[in-house]
Amino acid sequence: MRRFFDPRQALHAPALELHNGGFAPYAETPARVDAILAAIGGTETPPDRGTAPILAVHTTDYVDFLQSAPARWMAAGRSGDAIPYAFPVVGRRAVPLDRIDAAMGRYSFDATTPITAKAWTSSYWSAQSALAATQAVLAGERAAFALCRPPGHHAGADYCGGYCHLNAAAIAAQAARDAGTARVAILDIDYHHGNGTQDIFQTRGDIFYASVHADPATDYPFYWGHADESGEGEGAGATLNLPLPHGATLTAFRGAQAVALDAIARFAPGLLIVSFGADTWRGDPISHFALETADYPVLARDIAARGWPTAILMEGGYAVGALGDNVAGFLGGF
Ligand code: OKP
Ligand code: ZN
Repeated sequence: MRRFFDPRQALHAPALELHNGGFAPYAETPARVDAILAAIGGTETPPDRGTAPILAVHTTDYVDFLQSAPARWMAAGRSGDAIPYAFPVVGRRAVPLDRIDAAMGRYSFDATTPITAKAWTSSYWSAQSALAATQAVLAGERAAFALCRPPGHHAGADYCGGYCHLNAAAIAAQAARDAGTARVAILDIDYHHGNGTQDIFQTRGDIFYASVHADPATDYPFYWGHADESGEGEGAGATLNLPLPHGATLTAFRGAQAVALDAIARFAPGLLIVSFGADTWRGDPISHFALETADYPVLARDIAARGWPTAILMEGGYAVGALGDNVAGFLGGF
């Protein structure tokens, strides 16, 4: 399977994140990349397709903000990573965003997603890796993998959050649509609900979003991913949320994934994009499912058996010591 990654994706390295009322080491560390690369072998660097496919999903003002925020933060006399502390409730009304802190809150939905000097660069190349894998599949590969990092599925059209700045899965799905694929499905099997992806395609009937994740009644991102969210307008019925309780093992997870795959089969996509997180593993430091390393090939084979051309994009997974085996197992199973 072809695998894509650009070394610039490892440059974004926040020091700390707000965690349970204090600052803790940032879980989404570049060491994740080293662990995955060591386990899956060599990767290809993606070509540069520029900002056009990013701007097909994200707003121009948000992209400008991501690129300029670190310099604005420094110009305000700050050191360290830019972190928001005041939030307007995203999108409520337009106000002046001249002060960096006003802009930070406007374009964020949480305080756990620092914008470092390299956030744009790393997220840009993460998106390019996703586009490269998707293009490879559209050109005839059975499947391809993008080692996306930072992850993307929490980022919306005009907001960051959950360690995510640009939504690689959404950018890839839209690029496939623009390349002529009539119907694209996204299967999100990260531990966390992909609120950004759901938001971006909420009213779209041409891009199906299905997610298996921790119940937002107990878990981040709390405000999205409940079972009754199924899309709106032309997108009615094109969103499927399958929340699971803490402690879920292969039996429950595989069953929910099969429900998602059956729904995707009825949608009959020309391309499947998998938002794959290994934070469903039993030892993940920020998650509460109980999958074993040996379960990942099983889940991947179930997906592969459906036969759709498939781009697999990395999302979360924070147990660095097990991450390589879990990702390699998934790709090997596929
Ligand atoms: C990203 B992905 C406080 C908890 C906030 C944010 C989780 C983001 C997960 N430290 N955690 O879906 O793996
Ligand atoms: Zn996650």
